Amino acid sequence: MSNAVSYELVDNIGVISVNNPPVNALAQVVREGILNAVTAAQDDDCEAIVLRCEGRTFIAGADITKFGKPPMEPGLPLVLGAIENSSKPVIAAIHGTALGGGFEVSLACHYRCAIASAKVGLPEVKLGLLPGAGGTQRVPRIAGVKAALDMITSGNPIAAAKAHDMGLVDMIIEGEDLQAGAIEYAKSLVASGAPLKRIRDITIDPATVEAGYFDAARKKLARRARGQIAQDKIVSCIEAAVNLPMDKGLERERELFLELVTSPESAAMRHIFFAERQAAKIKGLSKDTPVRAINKVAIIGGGTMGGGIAMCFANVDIPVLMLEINDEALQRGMDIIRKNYNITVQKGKLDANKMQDRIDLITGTTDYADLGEVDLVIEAVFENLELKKEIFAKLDAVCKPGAILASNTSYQDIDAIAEATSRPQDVLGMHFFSPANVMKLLEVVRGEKTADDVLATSMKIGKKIGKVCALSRVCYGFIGNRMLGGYGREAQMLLMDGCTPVQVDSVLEGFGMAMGPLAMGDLAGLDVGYKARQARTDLPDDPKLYRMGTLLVEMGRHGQKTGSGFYKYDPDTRKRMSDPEVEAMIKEEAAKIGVEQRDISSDEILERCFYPLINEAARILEEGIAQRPSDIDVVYVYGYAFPAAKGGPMHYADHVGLKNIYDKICEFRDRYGEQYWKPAPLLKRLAEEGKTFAQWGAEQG
Ligand code: T1G
Repeated sequence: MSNAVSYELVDNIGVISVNNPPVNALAQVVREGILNAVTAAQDDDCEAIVLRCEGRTFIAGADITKFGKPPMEPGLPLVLGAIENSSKPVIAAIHGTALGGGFEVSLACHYRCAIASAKVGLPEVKLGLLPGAGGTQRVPRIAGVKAALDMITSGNPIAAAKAHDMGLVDMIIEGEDLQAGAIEYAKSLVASGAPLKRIRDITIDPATVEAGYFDAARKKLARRARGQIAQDKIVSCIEAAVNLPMDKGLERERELFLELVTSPESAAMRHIFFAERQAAKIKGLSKDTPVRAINKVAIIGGGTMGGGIAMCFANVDIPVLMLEINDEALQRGMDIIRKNYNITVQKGKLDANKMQDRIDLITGTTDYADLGEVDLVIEAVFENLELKKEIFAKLDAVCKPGAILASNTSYQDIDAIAEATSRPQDVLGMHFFSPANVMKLLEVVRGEKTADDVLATSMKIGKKIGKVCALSRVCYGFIGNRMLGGYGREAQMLLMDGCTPVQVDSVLEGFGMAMGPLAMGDLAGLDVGYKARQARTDLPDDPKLYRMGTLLVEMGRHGQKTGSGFYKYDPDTRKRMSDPEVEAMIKEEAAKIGVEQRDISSDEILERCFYPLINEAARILEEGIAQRPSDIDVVYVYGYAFPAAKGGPMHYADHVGLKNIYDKICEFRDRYGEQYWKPAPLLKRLAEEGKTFAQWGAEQG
């Protein structure tokens, strides 16, 4: 037996234990070990076999690091065949998260038991894949076609109790001693002469599936696929489970799995999987850096952002004190929170009692003196540097030593804010994205003097509240917003050159962005960008620059909040509609400033929107604002809805080729001017050296 898999006889039960830290992934040694143990157990005295795992979790899937590499024997189907065809009952004993190939291993077992805190799931779709070891054939046989489709196309894990209700788990083991409970369960199955329950023997009656069900499912999934291709193939697999015998269904699943595993979409989504975990690591900080305890949090400002941030902490049972300038503002803040929770309850994603528990964790105050005992303060007031410095000076006076003082600013100078206190080492940026209780990204902004344990604590608490964290140094707009400047600018320049808002946005949405730049402007409020530009002194004096954005604001068209911006919005449904009045205005304004309009290709629209963003990212890397190119991919996928199936802007740039991008930027520079199109030195160098951002990132170590 290898170290990764051990076998022992406990009374009359054979116990196979997998031990392959950190998550018992199905590496070659694990597959081989399980196969050998199951084979050996056929001939020894055991009457049943329990398959369990050491460490924090049951098998959490195939070894993702091995995808795209030559396959090694034994393959997983062979291992599952041995389990399923065992002459003695095999029982999977699940704790932690049985995911992907791990859950498929348990589905090949004759019975599954789990402790109450366990979860099971098939998250392959989040890697641009599908369950390739029988999951698409076995789950519908047990849980039904609809439940299988939901489970596999969402990829979300299911709690043990719900899995039990769905028939996916046969027994919930009380208490924490899973091994003992599983052995007792195995003994009871032997004693009752329980059959070798093989899921493959279940057939699905095609008559139970209404006509057109799968086509309707395909259409629905296609609407939110955003460049992902796995969902459609998952539907085909489940359709095969209904219409084909098991082995034919498994063949079909394997075929489609192999198509996906070699696809650029899956490669991009696997890149994001590892980039997300890499982003949590701060270069130069050992993983043993001490962290401070965060048991109570305060939020300054109960507006949209403050309310959303408060919910993030209450959702993980951390009490929150929300401070506002007066009782009216406080009540408004609490009402926003209750409204948001009600929406979640109405969607069936939270039960009303749990909602009340969370709301009860959020209390209000108008007095800074009440903040003496909190461990972390997050300031979320409107963007005014002097006001923020004033607030931090007050916090410095009332907060206990060791309290972390964070600002949710989107672009202000964290060092200037820190200097307003006597403890700059305890100050940093924690930049949430709107809506803060929904968006997964948290930009952690490291000030010049921010202490290592403050950084480590912020990354850890960020993960605890369900955020994906990425580290940024201080600059105007940090990583995400700084890169967005050129993207938004060019979207408006393209209007002057001949595009309509619909044309620009539909190209970006066709690429996979959740929302095009102009519609995004309408959502965020055109007046926000307008005010930010008014405050800037470094913008070129060019009548073409942000011309439409400025005129629309001055006409009172601030976007969705005023019912119109680049588009007009249905007052009831908020549905976006193109506005002929705006399209006419664009033509007039272009004529006024002597711009000859022309037909513009979709490629040019994509290039003029993304290449400034990629170019600015190269500067951000050169300046050390971001630690590594893959962090930037994480920022854009989790903060700006850049399609995961494209892997983020840096992965996408490497896919397009940095030489192509550099050459195009030079072409645009010659056509539109260096004030907008100045190639970043790093991009130029990598283009000339024929390198990628990924290679550069690896060289930086
Ligand atoms: N393969 C390889 N490495 C993995 C891994 C995996 N499946 N899962 C995690 N890791 C590494 C991860 O990179 C990190 O490494 C460390 O383990 C801890 O992970 C045939 C085709 C299990 C819920 O998609 O969702 O099976 O950064 O930081 O927050 O049909 O990891 O420390 O060097 O995430 O406690 C399907 C993926 C695979 C599950 C634990 N399975 N993993 O979360 O720890 S496809 C998945 C997770 C498949 C079959 C198909 C999470 C977790 P490092 P972590 P965590």
